Amino acid sequence: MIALNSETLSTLPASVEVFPYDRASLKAGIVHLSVGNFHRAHQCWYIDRLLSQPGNESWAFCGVGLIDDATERLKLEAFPAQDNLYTLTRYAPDGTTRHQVIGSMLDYLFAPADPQGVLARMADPETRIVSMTITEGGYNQDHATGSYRLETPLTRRELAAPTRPESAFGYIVEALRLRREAGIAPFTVMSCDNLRDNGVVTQRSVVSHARALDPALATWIEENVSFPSSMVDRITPAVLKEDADRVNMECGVHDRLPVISEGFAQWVIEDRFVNGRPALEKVGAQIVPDVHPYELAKVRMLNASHSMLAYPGQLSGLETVRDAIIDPQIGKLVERFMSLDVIPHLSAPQDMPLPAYRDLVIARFSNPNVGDRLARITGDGGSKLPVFLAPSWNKLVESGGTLDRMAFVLACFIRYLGGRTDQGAGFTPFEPALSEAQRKLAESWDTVFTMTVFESFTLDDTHRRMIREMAESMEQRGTEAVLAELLAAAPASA
Ligand code: CS2
Repeated sequence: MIALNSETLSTLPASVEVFPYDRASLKAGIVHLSVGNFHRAHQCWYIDRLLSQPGNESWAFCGVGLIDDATERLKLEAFPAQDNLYTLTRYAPDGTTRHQVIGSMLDYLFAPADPQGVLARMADPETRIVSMTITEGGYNQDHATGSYRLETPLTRRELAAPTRPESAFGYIVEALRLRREAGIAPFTVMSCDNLRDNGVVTQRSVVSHARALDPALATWIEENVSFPSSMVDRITPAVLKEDADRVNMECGVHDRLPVISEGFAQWVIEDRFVNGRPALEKVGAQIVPDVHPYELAKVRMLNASHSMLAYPGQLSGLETVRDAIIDPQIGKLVERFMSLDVIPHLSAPQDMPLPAYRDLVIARFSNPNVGDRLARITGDGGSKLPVFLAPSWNKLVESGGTLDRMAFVLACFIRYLGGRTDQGAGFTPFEPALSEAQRKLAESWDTVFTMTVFESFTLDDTHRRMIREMAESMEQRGTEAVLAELLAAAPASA
C-alpha cells in the first residue's frame, strides 16, 4: 500500500481521484475549529471541489483541534505526516464507491499545545471566515432558557484569563478583540452544527462571552461580525480501525485517518458574510436568504429519525442504522413519526417537498455500504435530544397530537442510559454532556425527569407516567414487543 503525502500523490492508483490544483498557490482564508470526520467529509469536500476551479485560491482551510484527547493527539501525529491530506470514500446507495484525496486543509494547528499560534492565525487578515463543528453540546447553552452559561468551570477559567482561551467562544472573542485593536476587519463566524438557528445561537454565545469580558467589545461584535445560519448534511460514520483497514485496502492507499461517507451532501447557507465568502454555489451549495425552513426540516426529520431508530435499535441488539431502518417495525415507526408527528407541523422549503424528503431520508438510512453504527447516533443523547426531539414533542403536546411514538423513544433513551440491551449485553453509553450527578438521576423514576436533558420537553404527570409505563413494559417484554403493540394501536400512516 502507498503511504499518503504530497510526494506520493502522483503515484496513487488510478482508482483514487486526486484534485487538480497546486496547493502551494492556495491561502487558508477559513480557520475551522474542531476537525471531526463530518467536517472533513462535508465542508472540506465542498471546498476541495471549489479549489479545483480557478479563481478560488484564497479559500482553503486551516484546521484547529481544540480538545486534548486521544483522537486529537492522533491527528496531531497523522496530519503532518500526510501533509494534511486524507482520503474520502463515498458509498452511493446503488453500490458505487468513489475514493478521492482531499487537499483543502492546508494546515492543522493543535490549540492546547499552541494557543498563541492559533490566535495569531485567527487574527491574521488572511483569515476571513472562522467556521466550526463543535457538536450540538458545544454551544454551552442552558437547555431551559437557551442562554449561554457563564458559570461553567471552563467558561469561568476563560473569563479569568481571556488571553489563554480553551473553547471555540474563548478563541473567537479573543481573536476578534485582537483584530479590533489592530484595526483589522473582522471575520464571519459560521457554525456548521445541527442546531436550530445555528447562526443565532452562535452569535448569542460569542456576544455573551464577550459581554462578560468587555461590553464595548460585545457591542462592536454585534455591529460588525456576521453569523450566517446554515444547514449541513452528509452522513459520516465513525471510522473504527476495521473500517480504516477496509477502505485502505479498497483504495490501495495507506491513510492513518481516512474518512467515509454516503454519496449525498447538502449545504444551505444564509448569504451574510462580512469579509467575503467562497462561491460555494459553484459547487452545489444553496445560498439562500432564509435557511430556517431547511434547518427545521433536516433536524426534525433526518436527525430526529436517527434518534427515533437508534435507541430502540440498540436496545434490540441491532448494530447499524441500516439494520434498524430495514427492521419492519422500526422502519414503520420512523415512517409514521415523520409523516404524522413532524411533517404536519413544518412548512416546506420551496424546493424541498417534505414527503419526498422523508423518502430520501429513509433511502439514505438504508444505504448498504455506509455502515453507520447506532452507537454513534445514540451517543451524546444528552445534547441531541433537546435539539432533535424536544421541538416536535412540544408541538404535539400543544396541538393535542399523538405522543406515544415519541414517548416510546424517550422511554428507550432512559433504558439506554442503563447500558444493557434486551439480550443482556452491556454497553457504555457515551454521554459527555451528562455529569455523574445527572446520570445518578436516571437511576430512579423519582428523579429521572429532573435531568437537564428533559428541561426542554413540556412534560406533565400523564406524559411522565406514559414514558415510565412503556419503559417498565419493555423491561418485562422487550423493546420489539412494546413497539409491536404501539404500531398495532396507531393509525395508519398518512
Ligand atoms: C446524526 C448526525 O449525530 C447524529 O445523531 O443524526 O450526525 C447526522 O448523521 C448528520 O447530521 C447528517 O448530516
